[in-house]
Amino acid sequence: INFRDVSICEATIQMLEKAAKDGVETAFTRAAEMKPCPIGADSACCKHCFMGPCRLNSKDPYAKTGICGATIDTIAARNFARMVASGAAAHTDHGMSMLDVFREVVNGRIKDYQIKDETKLRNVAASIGIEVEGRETMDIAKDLYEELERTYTQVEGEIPFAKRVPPKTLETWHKLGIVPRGAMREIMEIMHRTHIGVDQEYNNIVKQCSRTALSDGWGGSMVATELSDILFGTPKPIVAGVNMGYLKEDEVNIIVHGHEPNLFESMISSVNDPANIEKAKAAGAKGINLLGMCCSGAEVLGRHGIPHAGNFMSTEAVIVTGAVDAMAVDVQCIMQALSKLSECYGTRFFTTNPRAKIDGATHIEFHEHTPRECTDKIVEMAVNRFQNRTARIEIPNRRDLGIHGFSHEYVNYMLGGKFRGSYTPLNENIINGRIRGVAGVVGCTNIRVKHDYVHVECVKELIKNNVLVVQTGCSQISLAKAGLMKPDAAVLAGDGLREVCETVGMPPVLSLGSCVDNSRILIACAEMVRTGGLGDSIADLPVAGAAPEYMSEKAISIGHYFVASGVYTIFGVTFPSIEGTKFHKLLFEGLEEQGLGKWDFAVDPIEMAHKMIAHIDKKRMALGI
Ligand code: BF8
Ligand code: SF4
Repeated sequence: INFRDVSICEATIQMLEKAAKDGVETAFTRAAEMKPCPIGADSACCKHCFMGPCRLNSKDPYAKTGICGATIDTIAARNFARMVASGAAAHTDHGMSMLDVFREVVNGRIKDYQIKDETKLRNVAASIGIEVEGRETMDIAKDLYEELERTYTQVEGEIPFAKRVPPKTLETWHKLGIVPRGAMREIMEIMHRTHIGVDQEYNNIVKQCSRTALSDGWGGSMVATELSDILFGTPKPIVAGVNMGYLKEDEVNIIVHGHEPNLFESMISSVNDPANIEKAKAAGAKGINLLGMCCSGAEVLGRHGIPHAGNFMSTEAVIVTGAVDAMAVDVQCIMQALSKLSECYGTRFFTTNPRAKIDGATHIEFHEHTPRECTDKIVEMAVNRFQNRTARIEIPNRRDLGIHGFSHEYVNYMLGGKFRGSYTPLNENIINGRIRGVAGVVGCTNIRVKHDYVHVECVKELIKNNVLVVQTGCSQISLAKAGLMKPDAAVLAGDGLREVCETVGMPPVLSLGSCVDNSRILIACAEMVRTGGLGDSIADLPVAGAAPEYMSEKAISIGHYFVASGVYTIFGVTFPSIEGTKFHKLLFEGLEEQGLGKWDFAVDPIEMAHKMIAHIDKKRMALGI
């Protein structure tokens, strides 16, 4: 393989070349051997029972049905629903872990974490109708806990954050019967309905997809974001570094990879403990160097300015440097291959969450009541590996500084100024046309397309056309490496956007955090509606979303909650439905007719950007701006 054909990340390319020389395989080499099944890629097969699996003909999808008679629309809708269920479950379970920590903090049973951002606590509580005036923080926190628990366990009624949804959008949800009750109920129901012989009408299945996805976006994901901010601090813009050059040959390098910030917060405390630093120095290291990866990394990049080693498709390449002394992982997007690869390069590889053990990894369980026991042990093992390094170390000389840590609260402050924090200036700049619209470009990187390339080209095209871009997850790491998160990247923007960026001193691409932090984009949309001048519902806004290189089921859940919230959402790579089928038409046209957003698909980044721009222009036209 010519690795220049599969990635534009110089550090990753360098490491893939090293891996080839070292004779170790990576996802990039395995992908060349593994041809995706075309029937599966079109979502035209069903294995929901043991009379099958049944495969339909994607070229002629209505020519036959499954053995039970299931049509292509039923099969594709059921497959899609299961993806939404899995993705929503991942985000909501992550949120549940944050809720567990919050409960224990509120009850005074955890000493290692505290309520760090009382203002945010009060704001979140007030936003869902909890009385805050003149009350003690801890009393409010107790009420907030009780309320947020309903996001999960409630059997009847509406999830608490439904109160944050613009009234007109909520009205549409009421009409369609898709306001989520509790996430557990929605996910259970979707699994029931997609069992053989239950829901076999694609419209009805998609309704439950919407309800479940919304219980993720305005539920589990939003709980994860809000509680992380309350417990660990709301991000504020901070200069921070991205790329493998932040590994240090003369220090003990520790990487935290996964999704839940509690592990990372405890690791930060461990590596800053003078006793641990002493141990590292006694072993001959200059110090301890902590980096993040994937979404764990994206969260602390913005929250604390901890450097980020790489996004999903770079995770193996980072190990190939040989410089990683220990990698601690928790949940989600952790390639099993990292275990064997770590063995090849002498990296100590640790799983920490009872939900996610990996063959070959050492499991040191993380308990929120005694978090340091886990992270101190990992530091100790990392120091030990530093002392016994045998692998040849090669660290790519790539470091990219940018500004990270924009929250919707900060967007408010930044554009509105200290004393009149509001979205009015953003709306005004959209109305006067300096900013054409806002695009969320988010999501994974995927071996099936050129790594980082689709993200970077799509975003460049958007800002060139005066579309302000907000980002989360692995996508924001792609753009950070491309240098777009610096204020001087404003020169790449169209005249209008450039003027706004230069006046405010902000980059044209804003980094918002991890994938659960897509909920920040939902709240920003709600604020834009509330502020006025841009219509009554989220579906009226000149905004669009994209996941150009998505690979996970979580991305499908995110995409669908944006669509159900009213946002035009375009995905790249492949789309799990067949053009021309009724199910496909429902996602790509029908939902919009119901007052929601719509799905779209394009592989080419420039085409993707222009489809988003066309949608933004359509909304501007409807608004008469
Ligand atoms: O939740 S962007 S590859 S790391 S799924 Fe995974 Fe995709 Fe990265 Fe985080 Ni999100
Ligand atoms: Fe085939 Fe129907 Fe069973 Fe699916 S549920 S595997 S379509 S028989």
